[in-house]
Amino acid sequence: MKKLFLTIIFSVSILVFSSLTANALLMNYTDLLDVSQGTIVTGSSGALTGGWSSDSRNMFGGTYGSGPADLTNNTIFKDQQSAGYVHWVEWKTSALITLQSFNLVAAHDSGWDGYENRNINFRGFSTFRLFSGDGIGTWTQIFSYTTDPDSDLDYGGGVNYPAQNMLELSANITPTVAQFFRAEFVQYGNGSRNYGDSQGPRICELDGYGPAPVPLPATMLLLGPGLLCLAALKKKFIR
Ligand SMILES: [Ca+2]
Ligand SMILES: [Ca+2]
Ligand SMILES: [Ca+2]
Repeated sequence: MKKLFLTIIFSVSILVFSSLTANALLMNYTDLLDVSQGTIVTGSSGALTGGWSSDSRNMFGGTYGSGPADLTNNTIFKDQQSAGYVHWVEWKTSALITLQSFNLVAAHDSGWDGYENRNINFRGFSTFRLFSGDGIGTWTQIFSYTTDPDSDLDYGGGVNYPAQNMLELSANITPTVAQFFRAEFVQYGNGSRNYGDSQGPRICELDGYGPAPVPLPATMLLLGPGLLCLAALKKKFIR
């Protein structure tokens, strides 16, 4: 019995330490918020239409575009808005989840367009806000981030998407249990004098993570001693 007790204590401590594992930063297509997990978009301020792969659902996986892991499978919010306009999307997960961290990947336009260099003023945003909801209209802000703190008109890139026009924002949050969520993206600029239609922020993916699962090898290692223990106990009781 003492052996069984020790095995249980050991298993619990492994579980606790495993939950501290850091989350991934690459765009993910099986995370808690992904459409493949049953997430549905319940509303948005509108996406760019007309031959683009823009769809509010595209920031939650590759189902509505050409497939996973491509930067063209984006949400591009609607155009013809002014700097400071709040673009938003709301979604519902298939069940209550515990959100513990998220990963946001976005890209503003870049390069010479034949007239001027494109920067965060083109499809960039200045502020990202994340909310959880109760499903009946109350939203609680759980995260806020201001882009371009160095004011060089670039997102600056990240570990996995290093191009200067990319934003890769990964953060831990206070664990939040909810089924309803809302994201807001405040439009950075007014775009170009020549191309005034290029302002809606481009979001590639928004991933959400809960407590990390126990790595499989560790689980298998624990299973062995646990079963042996049970076998020994059974033997004892049968005798
Ligand atoms: Ca995803
Ligand atoms: Ca996507
Ligand atoms: Ca910057």
